[in-house]
This record gives sequence, structure tokens and C-alpha cells, in this order.
Amino acid sequence: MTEPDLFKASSLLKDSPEWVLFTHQKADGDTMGSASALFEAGMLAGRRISWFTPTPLPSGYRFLAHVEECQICEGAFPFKEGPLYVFLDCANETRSVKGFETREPGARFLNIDHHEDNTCFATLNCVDPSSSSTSELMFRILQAGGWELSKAAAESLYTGIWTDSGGFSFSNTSARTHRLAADLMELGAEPAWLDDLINQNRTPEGMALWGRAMSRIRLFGPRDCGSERGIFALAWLSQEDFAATGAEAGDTEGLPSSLMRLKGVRLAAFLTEQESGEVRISFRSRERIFGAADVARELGGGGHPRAAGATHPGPLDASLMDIPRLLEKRYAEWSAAH
Ligand SMILES: [Mn+2]
Repeated sequence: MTEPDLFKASSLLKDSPEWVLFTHQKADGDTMGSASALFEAGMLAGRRISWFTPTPLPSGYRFLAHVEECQICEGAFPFKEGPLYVFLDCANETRSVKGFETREPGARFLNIDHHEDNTCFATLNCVDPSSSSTSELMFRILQAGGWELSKAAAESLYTGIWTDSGGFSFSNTSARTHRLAADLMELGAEPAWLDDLINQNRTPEGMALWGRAMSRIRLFGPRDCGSERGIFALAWLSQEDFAATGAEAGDTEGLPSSLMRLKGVRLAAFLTEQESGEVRISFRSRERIFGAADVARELGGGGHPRAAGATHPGPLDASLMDIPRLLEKRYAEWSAAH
């Protein structure tokens, strides 16, 4: 992606009086933060805007502007000629609402994302894997076009950057990320206040769920890089855990990354049994080991180099056997080549 791409994306937004925004399934702070900020900027510039998402939004981000206007679309979306359809933080056209295959030929799409494996499915693709988050990229697009940025928009963008960069701790955090965060502070974003809103919002039910997951942590694999008990960590949750604690799906946010706090762990797998019986797996990795995305791709998933996900057909018992085996096998291949 080059600087002119920022202007192209901004121009397309300027030339379109009506926008329809899409966030991805199982929304996170980044997809919601970028949508919220774009909604706010567009509204101040007199655009007609709507916002759709395929699955219910997590309750933790209710503080973001315009979240209450987001509508859930489970069926096929009728993509027509006229509005500009904007996909946010979606690596491909199936990450958000259905219906892309049956779009009208004249429908126009803008794809704003930072996933390395983005399929560039849109009319205009503004994809930058060097951005910590879609929100970081969104800020640059809005700055490039001179869009008016309110305090609410700054808070939304800061939230997206904060959540996708693990509070400026992941390797996707660049000097530019910090500079842009400083710009957002000058526009009114307050880090301490936003940290309260983003992080200090757990429920006792959610904490009980974390307790169950934490009590099952297993370390295994080779003892490289100073690890005494194995470089791999694994933990899991079943549907029964959600029922017994009263926690909701969004309460798992932050759990996979928390496994990386274990001393010596280079790669973590977190397994969550879905209502369908399939098992969602989140991978996290550090340097000096194959990446999270490498192993996710072997299971037909994808994501970022060090934070990725995939779905295993299940049942959970089978996943708990297969995933450690897959990691050991991948490690044998990787260490033979290094
Ligand atoms: Mn993102």
C-alpha cells in the first residue's frame, strides 16, 4: 500500500453520499472502533450511513459512538448499485454479512484492512499489513482527506488501536502507531479513561469462566528458549463451562493472549467449543518459533503472523488430541529447517 491509496480511499468516501459499513463476525475492538470512527466522521460530513454486522456485538464496546445504530444481518445482504459498501477489518468477503456472490454488477465496495492474507475482493482495496490495526489505517485515511475528527472519533480509533496492539505491546506496534496515538490524545482521547472502559469491565461470570480455563493450562513440547516445561501452552473451554458460569462468548476476549504470560511459552493454543460442536482455536506466538498464522493456515484458518485462528471440526476431545499433535509435527518440520 502506498500513500496515494489513502487519498484514493478518502476520495471514494467523499464522492459517495451514502455509505453502508460492515464489521466482521464476532466483532472486536478494532472492527468496531474503525466503523464507529468512520460513522462519526461521515455523519459530520453529512453522509447517509448505516452499519451492519453478521453476529451480535460484544457488550464491552457499547461506549463507542453509534454502536446502538448497528444492525444485525444474518441472511444475505442485498448489495445494489448506489451506496458505497465499506468492509472494515475483513480479510475476505465472507468475514462479514452474506450475499457478496449475489451482488448487483454495479455495486461498489471499499475494503479497509490490515490482514496480510486479505483477498482484495473489493472495487478499491486499501490494505496495509504494516498497520497495527484497521483503526490505525482508518485514522491515516481520515487525516489524508482532511476529515473533521471529533473526540468521539478519536476515542473509537484509540480503542481499535489499543485492542489490536495488545495495549501497544504486540510486535505490530510501530513508532507510527505511537505517533498516531499521540495525535488521538490531542484530539481528546484519554488513555486512562479508555483503559477503564476497555479493560476494567469484567463480570463475575466472565471471571469464573477465566478461572475454569486457567485451571486447565497444559504446557508441552520442546524445552527451548529457556522454557523449563515446554514452549507450547494449551487451554480450553466447553459449552458446559459457559452454561455453568453464565458467561457469554465475548468473555473469552484476552484469554488466548493471557497464555503468553507463561514463562518460556512461545506459542499458545486456546480452544473454545462452539454451540455447533465445532472447536474454535485461537493461536498466539512469539518470535523464534513458527508463526500463529502458519499453524492456523494448516487448519484452513488465517490471521496475523502472531495472532491467528482456525476452526477444527471437533468434537472437543478430538481437538484436544489433534492440536498438540499438529504443533509437535509443525515444530519437527520447522526445527529441521532452522
Ligand atoms: Mn484488526
